[in-house]
Amino acid sequence: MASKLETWVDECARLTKPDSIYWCDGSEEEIERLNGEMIDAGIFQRLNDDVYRNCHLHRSDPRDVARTEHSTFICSDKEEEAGPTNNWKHPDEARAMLKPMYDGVMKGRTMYVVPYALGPLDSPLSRVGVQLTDSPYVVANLRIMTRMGKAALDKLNGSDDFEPGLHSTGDLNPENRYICHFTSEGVVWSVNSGYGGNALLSKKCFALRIASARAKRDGWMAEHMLILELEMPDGSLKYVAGAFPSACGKTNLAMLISPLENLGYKVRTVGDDIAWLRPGADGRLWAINPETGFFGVAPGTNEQTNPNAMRTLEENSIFTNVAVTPDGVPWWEDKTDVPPDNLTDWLGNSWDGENPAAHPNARYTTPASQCPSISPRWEDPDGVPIDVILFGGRRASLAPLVYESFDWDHGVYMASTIGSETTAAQQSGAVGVIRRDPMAMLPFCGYHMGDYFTHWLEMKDQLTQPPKIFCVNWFRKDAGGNWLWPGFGENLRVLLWAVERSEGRSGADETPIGFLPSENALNLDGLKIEKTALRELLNVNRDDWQAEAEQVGEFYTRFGGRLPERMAKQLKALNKRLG
Ligand code: OXD
Ligand code: MN
Repeated sequence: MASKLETWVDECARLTKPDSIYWCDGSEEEIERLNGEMIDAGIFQRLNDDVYRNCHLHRSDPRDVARTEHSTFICSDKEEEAGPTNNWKHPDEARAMLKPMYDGVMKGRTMYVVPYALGPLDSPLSRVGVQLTDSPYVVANLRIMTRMGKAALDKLNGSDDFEPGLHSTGDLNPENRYICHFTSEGVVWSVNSGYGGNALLSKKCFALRIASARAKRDGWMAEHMLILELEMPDGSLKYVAGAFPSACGKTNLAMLISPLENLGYKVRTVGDDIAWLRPGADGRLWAINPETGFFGVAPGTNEQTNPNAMRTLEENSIFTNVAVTPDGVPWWEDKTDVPPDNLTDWLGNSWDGENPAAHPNARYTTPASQCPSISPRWEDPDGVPIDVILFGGRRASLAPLVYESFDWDHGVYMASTIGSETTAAQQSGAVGVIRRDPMAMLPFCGYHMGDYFTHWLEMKDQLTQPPKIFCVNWFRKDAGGNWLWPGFGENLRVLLWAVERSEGRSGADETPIGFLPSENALNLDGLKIEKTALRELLNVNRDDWQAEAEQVGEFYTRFGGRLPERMAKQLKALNKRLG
């Protein structure tokens, strides 16, 4: 009898009608052949092999350069299961709408069958997915981002237990773009986009949306978190997981260079975007990075902001929508102070020197194994035990540099309120309005956010040694609009305080919003920062926090009866502490 995989591939082929079907094995020969075919077809341009060995440039359709949240749907049986923060369609309606779009869409094309594993192959947390796609660019990206090909198929070993994803770039028409998640079956259908976040179904679709719904059912967690390893001077290893909304420097934090290396503090990277976490037999929370690559934003990445990323992407990488020099060197805004001469911009035109040379969301896809700071434990099948969880947002005022929750419930409350303020440069509408992004999962939670909060609260019951939860804010400004905190590598000082607190060391002062570092508790060795700036960074203004609590109350009304009582209680307690 045919396996579920064979039957499904057959069904999708009958619908999409490709000229041929090709099963990817993930080998070197395979990718070399595909790269060659993409160069011939104009999908890839080979970059300068002397400086960027085995690297390729891809220019996407200019209408297809970012995730499209308005075309992303959770297709659960009932609308209330998707909740107020997701777009919803009934599964029957979604299928009826999408089937005609898929009908014959792969005529003249090859259908690639791409088996992949998320997580180390021998990890109890790892899972297999199989994506069908007509995009060789997607295949090349999946080969970097996941354990793709024969190894994943071997792991599956004929079983039915895999996540099926059907993807076609279609005609790339944004009007007909859909990314539909059938969460009860664990299936994704994506059509008319080739952009990573829409088309690499392993990433946001499976490792977050489908996985979060599965994790809720099975008692683990799929989170939008980096994982980093801290080596302390005594050689002990500490692990920090961190969730930040986009544009908060998550990849930079995951790869930060320790300014205190001379004192024996070292930082290594385990993951930069996604963490799967489960309670261990020891009552601690253990995390794996399900991915094997980084799909990072290129603009702003440079020798100062992230030297580790710069080293990682020098080989075997794909650059999407960056600019390029006449001799094939990729460039993006802020890569160097002065742009090189005679750039070709991301659209393939001679750069006018005014519009962005690279698209602001230009990306690199690069193997994690090449990262100079990668931890030797990044592929440990058991994962790493998390000591500290950070939640961060971008707040020009209000939120201090760091504060610690009183307990797990309070930490979950804090996490549910994070977000980023709109700035004048960013959007029309009021400046300083906050877009709340609970746990940085707003676009990625595959079910009702109120139930997600409940799941977070209930996870505590399985943990006898839960991580300590902290909020951080690298983005506070003074009255003149200047950053108060230098950020980047110096953020380590905040991580150290959090780790020390998790061990019951280091001083803290109790405030209505949580524990803040007491005077001299932050290690500022070798850092020049004014006392007044530090005071401002750690200031808690009661009036501002009362206004914040009021806004959180309004935000919470969105979740109706599904807001856990324990969260409402936290808000009440905060209001009481604020007086
Ligand atoms: C990403 C995102 O690309 O969060 O990682 O959008
Ligand atoms: Mn992300």
